[in-house]
Amino acid sequence: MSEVIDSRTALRICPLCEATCGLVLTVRDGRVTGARGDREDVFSEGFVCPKGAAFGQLDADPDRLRAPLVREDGELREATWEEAFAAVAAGLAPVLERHGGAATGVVLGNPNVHTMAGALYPRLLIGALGTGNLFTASTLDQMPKHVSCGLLYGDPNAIPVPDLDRTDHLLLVGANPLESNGSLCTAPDFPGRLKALRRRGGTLTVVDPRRTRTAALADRHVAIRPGADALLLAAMAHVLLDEGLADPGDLTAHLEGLDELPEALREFTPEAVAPACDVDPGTIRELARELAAAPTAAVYGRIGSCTVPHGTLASWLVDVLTVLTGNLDRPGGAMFPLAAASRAPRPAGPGRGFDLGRRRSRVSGHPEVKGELPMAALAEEIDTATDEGEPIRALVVVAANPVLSAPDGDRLDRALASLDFMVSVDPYLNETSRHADVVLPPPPPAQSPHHDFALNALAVRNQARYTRPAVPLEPGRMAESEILARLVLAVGGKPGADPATVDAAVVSRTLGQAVRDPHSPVHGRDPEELAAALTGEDGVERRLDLMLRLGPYGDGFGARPGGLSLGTLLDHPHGVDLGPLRPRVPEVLRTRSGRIELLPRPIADDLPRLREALRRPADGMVLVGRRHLRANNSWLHNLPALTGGSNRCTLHVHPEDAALLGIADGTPVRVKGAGGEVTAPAEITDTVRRGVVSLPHGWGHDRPGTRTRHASADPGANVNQLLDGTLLDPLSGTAVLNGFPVTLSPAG
Ligand SMILES: Nc1nc2c(c(=O)[nH]1)N[C@H]1C(S)=C(S)[C@@H](COP(=O)(O)OP(=O)(O)OC[C@H]3O[C@@H](n4cnc5c(=O)[nH]c(N)nc54)[C@H](O)[C@@H]3O)O[C@H]1N2
Ligand SMILES: Nc1nc2c(c(=O)[nH]1)N[C@H]1C(S)=C(S)[C@@H](COP(=O)(O)OP(=O)(O)OC[C@H]3O[C@@H](n4cnc5c(=O)[nH]c(N)nc54)[C@H](O)[C@@H]3O)O[C@H]1N2
Ligand code: SF4
Ligand SMILES: [Mo]
Repeated sequence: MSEVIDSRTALRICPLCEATCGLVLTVRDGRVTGARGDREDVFSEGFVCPKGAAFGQLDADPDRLRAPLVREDGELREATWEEAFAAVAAGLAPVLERHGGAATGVVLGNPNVHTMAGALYPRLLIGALGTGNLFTASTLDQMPKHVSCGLLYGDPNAIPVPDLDRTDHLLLVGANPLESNGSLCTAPDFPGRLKALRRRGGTLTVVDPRRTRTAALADRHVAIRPGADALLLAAMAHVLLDEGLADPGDLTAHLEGLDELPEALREFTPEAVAPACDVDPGTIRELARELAAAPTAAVYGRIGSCTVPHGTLASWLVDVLTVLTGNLDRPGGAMFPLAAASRAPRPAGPGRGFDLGRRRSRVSGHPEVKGELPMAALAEEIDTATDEGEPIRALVVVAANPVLSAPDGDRLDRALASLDFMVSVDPYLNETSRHADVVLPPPPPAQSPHHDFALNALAVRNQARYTRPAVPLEPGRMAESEILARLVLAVGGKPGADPATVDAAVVSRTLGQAVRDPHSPVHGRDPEELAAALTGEDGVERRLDLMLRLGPYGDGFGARPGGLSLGTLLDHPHGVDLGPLRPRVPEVLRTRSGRIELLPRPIADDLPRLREALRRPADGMVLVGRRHLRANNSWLHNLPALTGGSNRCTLHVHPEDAALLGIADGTPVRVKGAGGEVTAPAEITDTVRRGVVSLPHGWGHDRPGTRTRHASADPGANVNQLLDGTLLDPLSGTAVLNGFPVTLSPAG
């Protein structure tokens, strides 16, 4: 028997979904052997789900890459870090020399919001490459919300979240937090918070074409036809305005465009939208009246309201309803969080506003949004030549698997294979990273520090937590922050330079700006003296210290004694509670008018498209997705502990549709869409409404050259192969991943 040399616990914030639960890891001999919820965590108070509990298996997955891979004579072989970064510099140089940054691109995936490195370095990387070709998971996800908030409030990152713990009435549209644990609404134990809402006498309404676990918990489930939410929400707003129920209250003084809303929404009566939504007009009126009557209420829309043809309009209407019922920015309504490491509030007043389409994508002319181009256009930006400029010849991919997560993986697969050079920062050799010439694997999460830069700005309670690596880096491992810093240097042709210089440059630039800013607590001070005062063991910690100290609760480098710094978080390993959300209007507004612009021009210009949808016949089979509690997009299928049981890639079909189509339970069904066809076993269930089938995403692990053995043994089908990448929400460039037409037939 081996002797136990080290047995202890360590804290780690879970990086596996947006709930950010605090975990207590059991560490033996430098390995994580167990994980439970941290009861003392100021925010999650002991909650853990099966994914968090499997942290040890995730960390120890034998298929995780242990060393960089470099392609040589067509084959990927293990290499040293020096060789790998030299290969990056050598691979990028000819592309940059010949075509410049415009022939390069950056792809950022979802886990970047779950790593500190993903928050701190991508912008530097894009700057170093000098490219405008940025593609992120946002355009497969929440970009419609960024756009609607950008237009309404002037800041695409000012996203109001439902004040879950205080609301009396919650309308959930296209979200299933009992499986997803919430998104754009960071709330550990979302399920418990919903149950608490009902216990205190509040009501929960769920709009979803499937009777999800969340819908089953609700007071009312509205099984809408997919893609019709913008119509439903528009009709609800219409009812509020028409019946004199609209009363923004204190907010009125901060509104622009309220008077124009009734005319803009005139046609969207409950009767007019009912056929497209398949929701009867009486129900629509009740939904609106309930919202107006509730003492406080919040409307919350997620994936099912975003990744649809009218995603931005639906996202906008979610907030319009909140505003019209006086629920924006008040306790119990929808409120703007204020994260500890965010910019400190500035005096209210006109801002720079939010612009869309400052440039266009080269091939299809999609408007730029937030500096990004649609992920659905990535393949064509690589494989299609135009007179407008160079196709992308070199790609840097960080924590993304677009071959499975974006439309038409087969085309993207071919496009990636045709690149001159590609580098992936990814722990796995998977469907996307297998195309890379250099793969740079980050360490397992227990070896990484954690702070939620992005998700704290979406949290239902203001709080801050930081966890240092639970176990030291194994020999041969490199922190992801160092990987990305070295990548920045390699792009600049200096693969051997000191990565600390990258962080030092950011610190120096940030402090240089802060001391010149009259609103900053450090205005007029000496930036070098401030830099010397920073604490932290490495560049990441010093940058966190800097952001905390300059942030809304910070110590301002002595200007606000007792304020936050890295030291405070280290002294409070279970986190620092910063209280419930507080009203932030008008300070949060950055529109040119300095007010909430209720009917911004791009939205008004998109309304005719919604009016057309009133007249489109609603028939034919459409497909929606679904998430499973024990999965996470494409990359947790490799863990035996998290697969099997109900977590399978089956096609949910309503019994009546199955009977009509001659489909038997468990038999293979061929599903055809505009981009191709896939086959999946039928699971006959009345949890989907008629006319709708459901297939989860992130499956399709059957491509050669990957190294995810467990996932490949039960590969499932890639639902996104049914899409050809042409269906987008035009305002946000977000791919339509829900409610698209398919045809079904029994296979074999
Ligand atoms: N049909 C359909 N498609 C969808 C969706 C849907 O609902 N339906 N959902 C969409 C949504 S919401 C999203 S966010 C996207 C996600 O799209 P992606 O971000 O492309 O997909 P993920 O599966 O999250 O891939 C994450 C990648 O990061 C790697 N990774 C994991 N941990 C780390 C880490 O610590 N560091 C680094 N560098 N890499 C890491 C994984 O190995 C994996 O390769 O998918 C979208 N696609
Ligand atoms: N367990 C688990 N948790 C996750 C993830 C995961 O893969 N697994 N992924 C994470 C990510 S990246 C994200 S973005 C979040 C997403 O978080 P959620 O948005 O809560 O996740 P989904 O389960 O996709 O819920 C979307 C719901 O919308 C419904 N829907 C589909 N089309 C329509 C429509 O047209 N109208 C309406 N009203 N509803 C519709 C679907 O049936 C589904 O139930 O989850 C995160 N958390
Ligand atoms: S709910 Fe999310 S953050 Fe919490 S343990 Fe589960 S996966 Fe981790
Ligand atoms: Mo997502």
